[in-house]
Amino acid sequence: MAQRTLARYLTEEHRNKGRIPANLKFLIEVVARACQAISIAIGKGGLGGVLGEAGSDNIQGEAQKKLDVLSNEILLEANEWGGHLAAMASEEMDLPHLVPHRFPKGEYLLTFDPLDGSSNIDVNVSIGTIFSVLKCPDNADLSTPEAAEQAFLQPGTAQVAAGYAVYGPTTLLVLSVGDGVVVFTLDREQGQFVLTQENVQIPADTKEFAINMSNQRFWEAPVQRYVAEMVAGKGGPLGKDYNMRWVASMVADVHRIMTRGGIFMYPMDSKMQAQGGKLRLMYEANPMAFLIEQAGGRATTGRRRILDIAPEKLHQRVPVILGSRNEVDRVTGYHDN
Ligand code: AHM
Ligand code: MG
Repeated sequence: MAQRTLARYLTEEHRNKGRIPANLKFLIEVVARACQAISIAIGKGGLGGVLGEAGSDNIQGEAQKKLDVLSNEILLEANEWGGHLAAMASEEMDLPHLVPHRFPKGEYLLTFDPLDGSSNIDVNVSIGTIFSVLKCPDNADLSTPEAAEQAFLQPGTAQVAAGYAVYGPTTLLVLSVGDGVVVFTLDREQGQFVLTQENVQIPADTKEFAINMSNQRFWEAPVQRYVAEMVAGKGGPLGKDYNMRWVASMVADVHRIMTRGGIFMYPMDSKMQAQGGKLRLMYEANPMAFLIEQAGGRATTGRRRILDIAPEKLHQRVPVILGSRNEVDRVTGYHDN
């Protein structure tokens, strides 16, 4: 049987969507090609001179790594000329990037975290790219980057596609066009993403949790209670022993949950109260929440469904609790009490 490449998959009829519009198909293929280029750059490591600091800060005041900057440029350059996009926004850029006048404009908006898990770049641990696709509203003002921000402020439920690439021992592309979750593996010799898993389903229950325990003293009471109950194990109120994993690359932690279930938490904590949380809504929480729900899991802030949040600003941060349905429901329920 012929290999089901990404292009072939995108051309097929989809369960709920029928045919994917040609421009969306093209957009996803271009993003995938950019991820391939990022994967190649990462693979060169020290030989390609891509490790270490870039010597600059991003809008969030975080020191940029060379690979943060390079990955952002790769995604911008790949996507700006094809006529499928109206604008792009990224973790690494203060304002949206408008499609230059010399290129045709399209109907979609793309947001991305070009290189997620930056603290893991220099230590050779899995990192990734996260992206989200929205329709550009018909009446959007794209006259300036400042004005264009408004067009992006749509809830996660409006996403038409979302995905991530994880650059681990294998490079994978995990994608949803609102019709379940599929996984492609990069065939490095062929230079193609090939479908290796369909209909990804996250088990409803789990014995594995992911949280940065060093923040424990800053968490709110519901998360304190939940983690204490898990750590109490078999003899505690949850009646089972749990295991803990924390890669500190959201893509890798989410991918583990996609593969065998689990719960991931970057909850609200007292030192991040003012900024709203750690992870960014538009290009981290929303695309991951979309994928997790498409795989039968849940994603909340502890208080509400992430996909229902009406964004107020491009770089908005939110608390994130996602993964196996019953565990996310449990800790979300603790917030109600
Ligand atoms: P980044 O996009 O700058 O890499 O930051 C986001 C990352 C997530 O991938 C990960 O879940 C989290 O930050 C790890 O945070 P911490 O270092 O506090 O454990
Ligand atoms: Mg990130």
